[in-house]
Amino acid sequence: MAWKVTVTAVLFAICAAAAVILIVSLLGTPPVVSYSSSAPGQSVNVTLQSVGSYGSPPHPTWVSYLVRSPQGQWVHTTVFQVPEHTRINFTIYNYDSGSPLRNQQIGQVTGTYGNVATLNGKPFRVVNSNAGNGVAHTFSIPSLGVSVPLYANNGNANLCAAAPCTLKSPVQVIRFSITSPGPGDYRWQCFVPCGLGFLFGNGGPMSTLGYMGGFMKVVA
Ligand SMILES: [Cu+2]
Repeated sequence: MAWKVTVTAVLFAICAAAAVILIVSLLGTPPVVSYSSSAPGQSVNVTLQSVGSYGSPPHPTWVSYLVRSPQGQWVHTTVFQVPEHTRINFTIYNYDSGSPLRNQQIGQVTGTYGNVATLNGKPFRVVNSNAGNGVAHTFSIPSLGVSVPLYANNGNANLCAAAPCTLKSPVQVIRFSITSPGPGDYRWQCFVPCGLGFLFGNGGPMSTLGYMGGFMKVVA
């Protein structure tokens, strides 16, 4: 009887250890890129890029966002911090290809200044994803009603396949502004099911912090 108890105890200990390791790895948070105003009330510029394949371990084939630090370094993260009640000017360099949207609703620009964004300098309020190159990703903060579709690059072009991408690769530049709310952590994510090879495209990079979703941390 004693050996049965021992085996059970050992198996239990192994399972408990595995569960702890799994939880810790799932909670592992990517670094925070912190932006601040140069003077009180000054607007803040946040710069992101989206790439079709991150290109480095542990998930070289996954789609990903990156954040550029105020010092100009591209950081593999989706967590950034901004001051409260401040105009935030976003610039997103999209290096990925795309497709028609399953849900045309997310082709709309919402929640930005004037409900408008610019694509390579031209204002737009909606992307008809059934025309042209389609939509690659969205940048959406659901709790603030903010959503902006990222027009895609031509999938047959010689696209950047390893981040950080540079302006030498085909790129679409999307710009828009929002006002940051009061302090808190605001979840943001992509709503295009772009997790290729995962169930309905919603696993992998779509459900892992640091790839297709993250947090806008707002501080006082
Ligand atoms: Cu995406």
